[in-house]
Amino acid sequence: MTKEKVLVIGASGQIGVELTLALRRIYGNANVVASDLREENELLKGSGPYVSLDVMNKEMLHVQVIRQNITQIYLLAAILSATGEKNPNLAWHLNMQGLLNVLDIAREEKLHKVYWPSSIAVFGPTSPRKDCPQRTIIEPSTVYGISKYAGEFWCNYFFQRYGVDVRSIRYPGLISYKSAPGGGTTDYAVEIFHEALDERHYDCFLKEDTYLPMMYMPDAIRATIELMEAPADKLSVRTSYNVSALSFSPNEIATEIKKHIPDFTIRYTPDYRQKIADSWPQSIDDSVARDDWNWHPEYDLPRMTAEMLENLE
Ligand code: NAD
Ligand code: AKB
Repeated sequence: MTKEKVLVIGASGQIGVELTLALRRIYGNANVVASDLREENELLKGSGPYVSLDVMNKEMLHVQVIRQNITQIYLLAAILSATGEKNPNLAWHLNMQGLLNVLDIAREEKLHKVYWPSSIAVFGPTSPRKDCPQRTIIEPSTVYGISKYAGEFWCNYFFQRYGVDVRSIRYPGLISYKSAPGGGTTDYAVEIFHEALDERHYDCFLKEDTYLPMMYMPDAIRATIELMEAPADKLSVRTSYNVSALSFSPNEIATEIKKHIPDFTIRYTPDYRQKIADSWPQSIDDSVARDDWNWHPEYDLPRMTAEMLENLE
């Protein structure tokens, strides 16, 4: 069996740090190359190789893939929903061209596997609000959602036409304590923990009753690895899989935090991100992922809240 050598692009980001560390535990430190446009994250330093890389520079990316004998790529570099609405052209350009560069190189170099995350942001105001199914009306209203939906079809196209084994998950909002989120609408659910501990108060940019699909990072990392390890013939979806774990509102997470920090207060001052949140479903039906590769989440809101506070403290 050929030895796997993995390249993580966007390794210094919220998911990248934890996914790189998890992949290093599986494949060995030396066999997982972390890369990013920005400097190496402190948590990765000393744990394995790091290269500075711009995914938009296809030639340099190709050189690295050949030079390092890469067999798998995890592409995490992207502009998320809130930042994307401030700079739609940049978001479209990075999210699309970055993916196409990776898919082209994967085809040319016959890489074993590619991972590329999509998002619940593919869904729009016309999608079902509750238990949004795998296949349904999908009319995204953010540039981020449009880029993710187009990306899903590129993944499917490269799989069907060229046999590139690219796999994908539509992550919900991810909550983590190791590295900070990078400009999304669900970022409030991370910020709230930091502010609760530091200030005993949080000014929330969403309304108190805004329910959104969410997931704690350990579940997201496990989902990613389980999907990537699943036998190819079990996968019926080659666009991107719905996965689900939690659905809560700012009011509900604040109430849960108050059980640990009784003097915590919250104020709601919704901004432009409210419109983005209102366009997304409140919860997701992930039965196809459960059937195909046996996905099931482990963390509920009380367990996640307790762990977040304990680790951040
Ligand atoms: P992030 O913003 O925290 O990290 C992205 C990383 O990519 C950053 O470290 C950034 O420096 C790097 N990057 C940006 N431009 C680059 C370039 N040109 N070349 C190389 N690196 C570049 O994002 P994240 O939250 O870790 O998200 C990773 C992926 O998961 C994205 O595709 C995102 O859309 C998707 N996703 C994230 C969430 C979430 O809640 N975090 C939810 C759904 C989907
Ligand atoms: C965002 O809010 O943009 C991300 C996502 C759900 O894709 N966290």
